[in-house]
Amino acid sequence: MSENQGKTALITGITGQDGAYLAEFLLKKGYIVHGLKRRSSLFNTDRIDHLYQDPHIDNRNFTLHFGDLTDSTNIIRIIQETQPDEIYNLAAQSHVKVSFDTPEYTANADGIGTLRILEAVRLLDMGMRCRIYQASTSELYGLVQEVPQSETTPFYPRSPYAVAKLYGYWITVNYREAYNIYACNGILFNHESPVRGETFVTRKITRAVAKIAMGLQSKLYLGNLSAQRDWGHAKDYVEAMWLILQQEQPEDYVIATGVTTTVRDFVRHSFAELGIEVEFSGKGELEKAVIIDVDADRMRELGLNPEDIKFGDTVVKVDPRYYRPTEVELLIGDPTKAQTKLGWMPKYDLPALIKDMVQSDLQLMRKEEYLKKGGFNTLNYFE
Ligand code: NDP
Ligand code: GDR
Repeated sequence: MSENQGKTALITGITGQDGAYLAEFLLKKGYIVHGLKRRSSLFNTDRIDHLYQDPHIDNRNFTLHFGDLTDSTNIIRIIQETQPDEIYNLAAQSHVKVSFDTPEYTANADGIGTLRILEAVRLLDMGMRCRIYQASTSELYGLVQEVPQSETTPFYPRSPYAVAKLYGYWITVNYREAYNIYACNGILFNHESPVRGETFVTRKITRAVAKIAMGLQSKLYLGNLSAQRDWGHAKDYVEAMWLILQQEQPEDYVIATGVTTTVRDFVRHSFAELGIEVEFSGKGELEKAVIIDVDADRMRELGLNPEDIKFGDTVVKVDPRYYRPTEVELLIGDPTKAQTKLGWMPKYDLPALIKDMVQSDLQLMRKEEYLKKGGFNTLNYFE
């Protein structure tokens, strides 16, 4: 029997990308998993439906609770009821651009929400037996101070999201030092997957690339193509979250691959995965990408029709509406501490990540196409 058998974890943000992968990971380790889920007018559990258990069966090890990080009373109640050994605070308004539109809500959920979790654990006197993971972010580094960014690099947040997360970071450190609570920050660099939210740039690209290759969409509009990100796979990163909470001493860790790539190159590699070569030209708002070559054999091998693709077609254009008032231009993480102290090593590199996402979106678009042919409405929202 695993030493984790019967341990209880509470995951906030369980319906999100990381929450879904983490829930699956912990269940495999023998944990009893509780998740905090927001009420929504439509079902929002797509990513965890495969884990769902009928509430009428005995000995369930997966339970969802309605709640919200902006409501301290429900947080206190759920923590009291579930008595978790580990809390993973992943819930957040996690979109950087949206945080400029909803700064106050973002501060409330992402900043004060973290305080509400810590304060609940303190008030319930659970500090010594409940470990807390806080989902901190490479966005804290913001305006470049040094590269690669490590646990000692100074922070300079560049969005309401990052400022809210800065509060979350420091209140976690403060509760650890003031009340001896086992609480840690994972400073995670961007991590993606086939279930990444559709409005983050990687998923926006892989969905559009699949559609363009199938002849279902003509263009993809993006913002800053020169931004550089250290992209990893969410599957690898949830393992790091767990490892962080298994250490004797509570500490903060950078989780990253150490490799950075431009948005432009992510686009290029994504098209290449389907046998399509694109070339960028022009500058700023006039930059665009054009199809310059097609590997017809590769396309056919994937069940695609090379006739759907036309040489010289412009497939990517810049739309300034996706620019941010203040941008984070360059992120590249130094994961040395995580590698040496946690023994953490990512299994996916960028090509493997892109392959996983593009192939998955190709399957998804085939399903959409099938539904469309059957006369059903399909999702057509790309923001
Ligand atoms: P997602 O946006 O995919 O998921 C966010 C989750 O938080 C969803 O379950 C969402 O619920 C929930 N949520 C949002 N607001 C509230 C609220 N007020 N109360 C309760 N739940 C709420 O994010 P990721 O899975 O990608 O990220 C997980 C965490 O890690 C976030 O805190 C994010 O900021 C942070 N992070 C992410 C990185 C990444 O690259 N993915 C990198 C570094 C940090 P619903 O489904 O209903 O919207
Ligand atoms: P980010 O992720 O802001 O790094 O935050 P996102 O994928 O949104 O942007 C990455 C970079 O791509 C540029 N970009 C675009 N971004 C989006 N979303 N849409 C576009 O059309 C577009 N064009 C260019 C952006 O300007 C940016 O530079 C993510 C989130 O998961 C956070 O919650 C997390 O904390 C950080 O990663 C680490």
